[in-house]
Amino acid sequence: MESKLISQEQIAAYVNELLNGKGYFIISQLFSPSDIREARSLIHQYSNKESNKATHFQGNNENKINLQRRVWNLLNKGDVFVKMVQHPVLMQIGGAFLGDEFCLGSIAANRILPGGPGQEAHIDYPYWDMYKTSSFPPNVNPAFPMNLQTTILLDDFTEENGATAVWPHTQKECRYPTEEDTKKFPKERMLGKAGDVAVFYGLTWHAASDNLTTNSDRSAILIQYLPKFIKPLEDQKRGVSIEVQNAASEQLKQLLGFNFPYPIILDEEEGGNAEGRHSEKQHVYKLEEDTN
Ligand SMILES: O=C(O)CCC(=O)C(=O)O
Ligand SMILES: [Fe+2]
Repeated sequence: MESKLISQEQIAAYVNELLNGKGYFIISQLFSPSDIREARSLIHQYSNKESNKATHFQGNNENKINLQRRVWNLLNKGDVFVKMVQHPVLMQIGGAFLGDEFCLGSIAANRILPGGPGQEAHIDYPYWDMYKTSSFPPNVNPAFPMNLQTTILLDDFTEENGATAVWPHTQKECRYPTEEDTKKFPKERMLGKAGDVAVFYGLTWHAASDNLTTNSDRSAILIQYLPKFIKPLEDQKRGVSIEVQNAASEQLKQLLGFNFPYPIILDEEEGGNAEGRHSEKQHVYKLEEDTN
């Protein structure tokens, strides 16, 4: 893997771009052609046989929904995804943006076949139902990030083939966009080559575009990272196989939430001081095997 770390100055500049700049940037060629080939081939295999999976932001596209396909829970579906989700550069950015015990909310793929539909403009989990404003606490604001998205391009993203559309700077609005909003703000597309990675703050309004081509099949791996205390979108502890959990690196264990064992049943824990500056022990997550 191309695992060269990036400088602290560069990370600070990236974090600033997410919070105060456009809300996204693109890192070119983070993944090698062989990783991309392998990932793309797996996504095609799974999405050819598993159509009709849950999807989002497609309320207007009932008749074309089979031209937009999701593959979920990728850590069970190939070692290449286990490698991608813990790329050292993504770990550096994630740690700086979300706190260094951040976790994985989801790793999935989105494939839009030729003629397939784009999405409504939206923001991502845990903000993704923010149209219900009263379900969020007062003063929710963008200065305290609770999401980091990365889109690994498995195909070149062009103006025509369904590249993710983005409304720069809208992360500062901290709200779900209306259809009227998206007309008022200028839009760009996250364009790039296969192997590039778009990194964005999920509060930035965005949407997969319609794939207007007749022959360009567009896929991407979508990774959602969250601060340690946000409930992940995909249930990592139940969904990721026990084999992958047992083989996990320290980094992957952190991403799967093993370092943050809550909720737990405190009534069943050993007595004693288990949290606080001078606690002698900590609550730990127990792997399924250990609990049997
Ligand atoms: O596939 C894309 O281009 C974007 C997908 C997306 O934003 C989402 O599913 O939340
Ligand atoms: Fe999204």
